[in-house]
Order: sequence, then C-alpha cells, then structure tokens
Amino acid sequence: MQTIETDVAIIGAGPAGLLLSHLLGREGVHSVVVERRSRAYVESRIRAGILESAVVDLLDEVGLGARLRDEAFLHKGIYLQWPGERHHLDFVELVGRGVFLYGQSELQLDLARARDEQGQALYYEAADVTLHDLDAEAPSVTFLDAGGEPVTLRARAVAGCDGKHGPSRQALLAAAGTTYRRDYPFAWLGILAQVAPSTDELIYAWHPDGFALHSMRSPTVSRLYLQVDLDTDLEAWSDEQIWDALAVRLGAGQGDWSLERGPVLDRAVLPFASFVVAPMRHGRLFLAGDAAHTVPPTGAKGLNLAVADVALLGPALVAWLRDGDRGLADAYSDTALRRVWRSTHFSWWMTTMLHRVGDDFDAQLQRTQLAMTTSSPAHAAALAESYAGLPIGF
Ligand code: RFL
Ligand code: PHB
Repeated sequence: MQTIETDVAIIGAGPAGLLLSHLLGREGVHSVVVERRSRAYVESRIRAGILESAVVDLLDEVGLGARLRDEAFLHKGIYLQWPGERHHLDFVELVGRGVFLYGQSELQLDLARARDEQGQALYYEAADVTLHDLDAEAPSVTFLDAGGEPVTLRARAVAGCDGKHGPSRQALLAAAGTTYRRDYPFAWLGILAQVAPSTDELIYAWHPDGFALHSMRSPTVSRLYLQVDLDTDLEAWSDEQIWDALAVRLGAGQGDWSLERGPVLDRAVLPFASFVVAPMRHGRLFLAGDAAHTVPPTGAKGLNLAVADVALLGPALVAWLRDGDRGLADAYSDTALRRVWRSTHFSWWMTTMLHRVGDDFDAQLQRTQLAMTTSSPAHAAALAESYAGLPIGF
C-alpha cells in the first residue's frame, strides 16, 4: 500500500480537475489528480464547443491561451430560426462581447500538456476511488492504480471534479445537501461529420418535428444535433435519415440555403437533465463542475460553468491552505451557486423555448417567445447577455 501526502486530492481529470490542479500549481499548492478513465479516452471525448469570452480571458491569464487565441473562432452571435424565418442575433452589438468556438477536446489537450510540463502527479485508470473522513482535518482518498496496487492520498482538502457519475456527489449527499432536479422528456442525437459547416455561426432551429442545432468544430468538421425521443435507439437511425431530418428542421431549400452532407465520424444519443447540488461543499470536500450541477446543452453552459467554479475554488483553496485564510473557501458554495443558478435558468429557458413537447399551446408560446427575442432589442440583449456569459466571479 502506497501512501501519498498532498494538499488537495482532485478526483477527475476533466476540464474542472485539470484546470484546478493548474491553478493550484501556479500558486505553490500541491495536488494529485485521480482519473477513472485512460488518458486517450479522456482526450478523445467529444463534448462542448462554445467558450464564453470571460472564460477565454481567464484561460489566457493563467497561461493556457496560446493555442486557443490562435485557433479558436470568434462568433459574434447565433442564428435563431423557425420555419420560414432565420434571424441573426449579434451579441457583440447587443452586449459588447461574443463567444469562442473551441472544442472541449482541444481544451482538454491544452490542459493536459500544461500539467505534463509541471510534472503533475496524475493517476489515470484508477479503480474503486473512495472518499474518507471528509469532516476530519485530514481527509483521504483511496483507489487502485492502473496496475491494481492500492494507493492512499492523505490530503488537506478533496476536490470532487468527477462529473455527473462520479463518487464525490454521493459522498457529499450522504452527509448533507439537497439535489434540485429537472428531467426533460427528450434527448439529443448528435453527429460529428467530415464536412464544411453550412453556416458561419451556430443555428438554433425550432421546428414542429423537433429542435435542431448546427454547430461546428473547424472549417472542415461540422457538429449537428437533433431532438429525439428519450428512448431513441441510435441504430434505428441511418446516417441518411439523420441528414434528412436535419435538412428539414434546419430549413434546407428555403431561399437559397442548403445543408452540405458528409461522412459521419461519430454519433451518440445524449440524455438531458438538469440538477444542482447545494451546498457545493461539506467539510473538506468541495464539488466543482458537472459533479455539482448539470445543465441541458441548449445554452452551451456546461463547460463554462465548470471553468467558472474552478476559477473560484482555486484561489479559495490557495488562500486557505497556503495563507491560512478560510474566507473564500467558506464563501465558495454561495458564490458559485449564484452563477450556477443563473446558467441553470438560462439553459432551462433556451431548452423550453426551442424543444417540441407535443402541445400546441406550448408551441404557440414558443413561437411568440422566438418572435419577441428576435424583434425586440431588449429581449435579444437578455439572451445575448446570458449566452455570451457573465464576468467570472459574478
Ligand atoms: P467531466 O468532463 O465529465 O470530467 C469528469 C471526470 O471525472 C472522471 N470520473 C472519475 N474519476 C475518478 N473516479 C471516478 N469514480 C470517476 N468518475 C468519473 C470522468 O472520467 C471524467 O474524466 O466534468 P467537468 O470537468 O466538470 O467538465 C464539465 C464538462 O465536461 C461538461 O459540462 C460538458 O461537456 C457538458 N456537455 C456539453 N456541454 C456543452 O456546453 N455543450 C455540449 O455540446 C456538451 N456535450 C456534454 C456533452 C457532456 C457529455 N457527458 C458528460 C455525457 C456531451 C456529453 C456526452
Ligand atoms: C457544440 O458545438 O457541441 C454545441 C454548441 C452549442 C450548444 C451545444 C453544443 O448549445
């Protein structure tokens, strides 16, 4: 049995966990990261695509911006559409800032390289990760390393950055806390396709058949989503059926717009849910990112929220563990939850406005909401302010 002493045991090597270790390392606070999956798996997961400008600024400030600044695409806004109409909302005009298109897998690579450079202690393929003594001065985390050998991390604090399905949230809830939850009666079918995007900025489409989204990853790779039923069998959809449904819902053939098709590189059904755990801290356990909250992807907030949590948690742990000042750590949960609930509300609102639920009354309200949002500068600015994101530390 190997025992390792550290300041912070970080569970999960997703964006939240790796960024936290980076922020702590810059300030001389030691951490060890424990991840269930292999490095190759973590780095190839296809997930979010949109970064808020305050998030990009933050990454830049902490030395992670070089490739991002070079390769990310600035999007001034989005298109909102419904049959027969497409409207562009220009966030830069409306609220003075846009968003950046940069795949989560790219950010994951940047973070991992930065951790390599610092010689970060990081265990991939860890099994049976278990948290202990979270109320005590010296909490610990035990696991089996990739070779099956038992390891104990003795820490001063534990950061649960282990996503929706990790053990940290359960550990917190076993001691305290409440889960607020909303399930949605649909899912997204997402594809990644080897084809140039048919649009310069993202298209969010309301359609009687269901929602569709045209996003992208690069000038040659497109990312598209369709609203589908919860129990959808991925195999029941051929690539051609997916493209046909996307073409109808995105309005191909209306005016002179068409949807280019290409080979499908990846496809998945993404379940939809929203939950928030409060408080985000118990004793010496702090939750950050998807471990503490999950939003439906319609508002492009999941990754941004994970970064924003860690931007608070990093300095809070430094102030406490290095400088002996507990103020920020004690305030962490309340401060983080302000933004979490704002983003949860926005994600719920976008989801509710754009997804078909089969009720004609709802459909009329959605159409009215869309018309209002695209015709009234005040309504448009409200969407833009939330989508482009609040300052870190809001
Ligand atoms: P992550 O990225 O899920 O990382 C958590 C890490 O913890 C590991 N883990 C464990 N490690 C040790 N022991 C255990 N027992 C563990 N259990 C889990 C996991 O393997 C993982 O590496 O959480 P983090 O860092 O908080 O980052 C949050 C973002 O990843 C997330 O909010 C977004 O990607 C959500 N999301 C999307 N957001 C968007 O804004 N737009 C999207 O298009 C979008 N697509 C997605 C998504 C999330 C998905 N998931 C979680 C299923 C697509 C998918 C498939
Ligand atoms: C994506 O590019 O994967 C993406 C973008 C915006 C969203 C959801 C997903 O709202």
